[in-house]
Amino acid sequence: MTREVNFDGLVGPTHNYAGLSHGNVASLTHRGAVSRPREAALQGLAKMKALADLGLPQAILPPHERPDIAALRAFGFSGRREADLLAAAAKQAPALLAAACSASAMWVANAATLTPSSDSADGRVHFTPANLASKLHRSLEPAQTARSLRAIFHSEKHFAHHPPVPGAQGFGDEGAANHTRLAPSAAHRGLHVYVYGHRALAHPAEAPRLRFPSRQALEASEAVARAHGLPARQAAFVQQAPAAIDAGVFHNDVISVGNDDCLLHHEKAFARGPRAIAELKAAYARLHRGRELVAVRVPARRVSLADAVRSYLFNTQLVTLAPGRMALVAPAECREIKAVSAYLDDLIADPANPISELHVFNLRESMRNGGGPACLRLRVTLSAEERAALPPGVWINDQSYPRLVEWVKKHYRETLAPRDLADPRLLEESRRALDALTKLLGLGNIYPFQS
Ligand code: SUG
Repeated sequence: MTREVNFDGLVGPTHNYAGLSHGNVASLTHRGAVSRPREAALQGLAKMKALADLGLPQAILPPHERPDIAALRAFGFSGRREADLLAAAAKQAPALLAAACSASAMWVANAATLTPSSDSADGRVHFTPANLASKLHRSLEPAQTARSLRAIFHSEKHFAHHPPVPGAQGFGDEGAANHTRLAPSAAHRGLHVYVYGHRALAHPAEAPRLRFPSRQALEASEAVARAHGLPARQAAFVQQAPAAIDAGVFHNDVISVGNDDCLLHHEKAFARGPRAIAELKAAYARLHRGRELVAVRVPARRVSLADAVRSYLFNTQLVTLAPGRMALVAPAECREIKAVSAYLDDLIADPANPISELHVFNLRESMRNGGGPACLRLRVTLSAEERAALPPGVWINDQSYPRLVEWVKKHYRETLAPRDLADPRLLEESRRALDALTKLLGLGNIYPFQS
């Protein structure tokens, strides 16, 4: 049976709060705070295990090697001893060191965009790592993302890997965070909805005037759909509302979430408002012979844009538990904001939509950097044969979970303050941890330090 598999990014040992993401309200607010890497990784693992226990296929993507010594060398820091190199970076360019230490690869919704085998031209699953060109710390991710994806999805019979879209100024691609696949079920062909903030090639006079950066270019989404061989009638390109970006909606998954035939969205999510939704409904009906897309619109009078961003109501995971029965996987912040909590109670109770359960998780450490439940996972729709082609160590289950918890407890620090990033022992600890992890997951050597 074809099913959606959630691959969650495991929080890396250098998880910290460096305030690196202009336009991401939580990241800016927590700049300089002391982080708790061990707790962060355990919170993420607990969510993975809970979803596996609900009967959902759940797997894991490994963290990246940080501090990224190769990136610091590319910025001109040299020296045979890595400790000296870190000390020089801390002294001369602390902001570069912070970028090279970010554990941002945990938010794997930004790792790649993919097309399942049911929708691609050659019947394989296609992957394009996101270029993440709009933020320095995130632009360091694509090379390792590509290595990790190739190690996990290694069968050429089933999987095709593309290079990231070239990342010139304005050509940002932020991966699956701006992509939703709508279909009656995982097994059906899907309508792929790509949400973009701007056109990179538009005349400057036509560009939306923004306070915060728009991170996704239409041209990047078009390139991904083209490279994957997605038929035109299965692709829809929808512009984000500029006002949403300026309210802190730096990715579409902060303001809408779709699953199967259901699209939960804020009324202010899209530039063309109800017309955008009407067009999606029409495209969906054309593709699926008159079937209806259930578009659940959350009005601003119930949940303001600001509350949507503070609570991450739309960064929930919407998952199918059984045909026609869906659950929402939400961060604890959704219960702490009155208007959002009340809205969720009404949503669950309303028989007009398929969402009938709410599961709440404490993901506080990631949330403080603007990463909710949906940011932490990459959805990969796979047939049974494709699932069987994966290394068995990547699955979360009763055997792997306790081992991973042990691994975190052995290798991760309790706390990390900004000044700790230059500590050469942190580099050693991280590498030791990742070396042990690749063995646990059965991935072989995937990191530069292992070669
Ligand atoms: O790119 N935060 C990430 C959060 C990504 C959330 N992902 C999705 N919405 N899919 C970002 O803004 C903050 C890092 C720091 O400030 O230390 C950060 O990179």
